[in-house]
Amino acid sequence: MTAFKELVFSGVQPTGNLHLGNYLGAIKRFVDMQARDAQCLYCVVDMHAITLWQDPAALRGQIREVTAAFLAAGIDPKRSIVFNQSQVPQHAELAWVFNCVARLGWLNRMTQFKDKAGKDRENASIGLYDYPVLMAADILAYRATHVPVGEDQKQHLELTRDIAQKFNNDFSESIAAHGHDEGAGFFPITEPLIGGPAARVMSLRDGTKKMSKSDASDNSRINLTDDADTIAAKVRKAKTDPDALPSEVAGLAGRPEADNLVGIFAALKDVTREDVLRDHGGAQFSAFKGALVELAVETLAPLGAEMKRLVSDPSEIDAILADGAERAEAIAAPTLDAVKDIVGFVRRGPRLRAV
Ligand code: AQP
Repeated sequence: MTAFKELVFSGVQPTGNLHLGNYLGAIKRFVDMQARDAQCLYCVVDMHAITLWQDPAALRGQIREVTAAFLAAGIDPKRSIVFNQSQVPQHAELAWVFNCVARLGWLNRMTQFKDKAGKDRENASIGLYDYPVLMAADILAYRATHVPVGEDQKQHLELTRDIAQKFNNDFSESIAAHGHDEGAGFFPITEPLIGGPAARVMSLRDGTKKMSKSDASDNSRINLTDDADTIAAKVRKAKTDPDALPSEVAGLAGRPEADNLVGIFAALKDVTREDVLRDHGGAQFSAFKGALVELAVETLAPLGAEMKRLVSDPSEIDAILADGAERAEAIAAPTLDAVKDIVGFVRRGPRLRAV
């Protein structure tokens, strides 16, 4: 049992090309989390986005587009807190403290940095290397207990847990002395919520590669703003193997493309892979793809249309982000005040009056 009240936090980078993997692995699950009796915070992580160069004008549009995707998918900005990271300064402040808690050896093991930096490691930004520390700060500024993410974020969530644990240990006496020990340290050991049939949606062109925003082939992903015809064309062109669908999940082993399409179908329909194979086992891909097109268009076409409507009025989105930032800061500011006390900083007191 933890002493922490349940609080859900997650984020999406405004790096363009929001796709079906982002929707099924993250955004759709954010919507479902609203049914829990917990405060949910959903953040457009623009400070993470600039770890790789972004065109400034495009970035502003992409921040509004991710916000629109949240709203169009069903996140209620009154019930949940929807905001962009750079409007809440506590994320950066806490990241600095965590830079002094996290160990170099921990970051050296992060596979996402290795993948994104590629061979030209010396030329990668320091921000890209430090990305997981900022992510820990995003989560722990709110002392979040649960984080719904796709499987690719598992290692970063483990680092968040390590940082929380080390902070709690390194400062245990000070935490107690300042009256912040709630029976389980100052920071919770956050639970990652990873799972379901779409925890890792794969490329439509190669079932061994993650569906990704940065894939050069637009046919590798279904973008959330694709219209019905484009969705249908991409599904029909998706790579498959020559065999019919198996009747049991075990039959998907060694068939990454088949496994991926069945997983996507299951996630869109809120059922399991077993359920899908019970209904479609033995079907040829041509028939199964027809059913998948129908399901994907039914879900995604209205979502894309609503996103386009919302981004056409940036003032409404900006007002939602401003309101969200204010409410987020009201939670994060007391956390940072406590952190400053715990690590031994002198906080700003009342100013001396000029005489
Ligand atoms: N293919 C995926 N399947 C399931 N979940 C996914 N997510 C991303 N791709 C998939 C989840 O979406 C959330 C937001 O991701 P992000 O925007 O923060 O960054 P990302 O993981 O870098 O997205 P991409 O598409 O993979 O971008 P690039 O091409 O830059 O690598 C997260 O919860 C993530 O797990």
